[in-house]
Amino acid sequence: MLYSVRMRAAQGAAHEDGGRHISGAERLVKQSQIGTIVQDMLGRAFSHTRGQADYINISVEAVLRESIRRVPLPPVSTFAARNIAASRNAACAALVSAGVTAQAVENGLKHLLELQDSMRGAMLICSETGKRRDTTGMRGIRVSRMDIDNEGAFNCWLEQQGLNNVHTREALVLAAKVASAPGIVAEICLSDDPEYTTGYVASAQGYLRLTNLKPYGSPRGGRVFFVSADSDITALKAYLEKQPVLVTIPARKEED
Ligand code: WAQ
Ligand code: MG
Repeated sequence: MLYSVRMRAAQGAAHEDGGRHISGAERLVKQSQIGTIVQDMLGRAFSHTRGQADYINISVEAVLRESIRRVPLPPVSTFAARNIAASRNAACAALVSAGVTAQAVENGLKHLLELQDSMRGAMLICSETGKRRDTTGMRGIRVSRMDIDNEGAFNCWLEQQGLNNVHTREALVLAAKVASAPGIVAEICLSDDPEYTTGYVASAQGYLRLTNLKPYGSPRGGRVFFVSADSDITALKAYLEKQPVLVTIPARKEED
């Protein structure tokens, strides 16, 4: 048996009562790891750079091993952009090459950049028209019940590429699950942590990190999942929220 451990922290009030989103985390772990992970999540919620959390919800739920799906990590690359304009141009180009129309890219980015504060989850946007397809408003759809299959190997793999930071680690796992979902074309993400300016565009083909995707100090972040025009939104939402997924790292190349 594995356990889905989820945390969400808000300021002023609970999320459902209009509180401001501070942070969240999703893990899928063995029972013996739950204590450490809950402790770690509490520490994160209480020391987040977005502000002081007043309301923290942590839930633990059993997940049958038979229900778990394994999906691969997409290949990772980084574009070191000189400035925000160059970074956003590269993001738009990557989305278009993943199959999102120019109009949908423009509309999707508009939705993202017009947010007054972060959402807790992601928006679903049609990859042809750019129209919003989910009905979750400012809450968004929260991807859950996922983790890395082999944490030790993952950390080594990240270390070798100079990528072992908590943002990349968590974002890669989320992006791998999202890319495996039915009807997903591509994703764009901006961190809501004021000091973390690197974002990414991901699809099943790859995960492109983009430095300088937002201004330093901005607490406004978010995610847009671009979906195919004919995608079944109910099935997609169920997969993103409920399907347990363990992400596998690429097989190791033989060392010389
Ligand atoms: N499901 C759906 N949306 C989410 C989830 C989730 N589990 N977690 C976060 N979001 C949305 C939500 O709107 C947040 O405001 C937004 O994404 C940003 O979340 O490789 O730190 O956790 O160096 O702040 C990118 C890493 C880091 C790039 C992204 O996202 C790299 C990051 P954050
Ligand atoms: Mg954040």
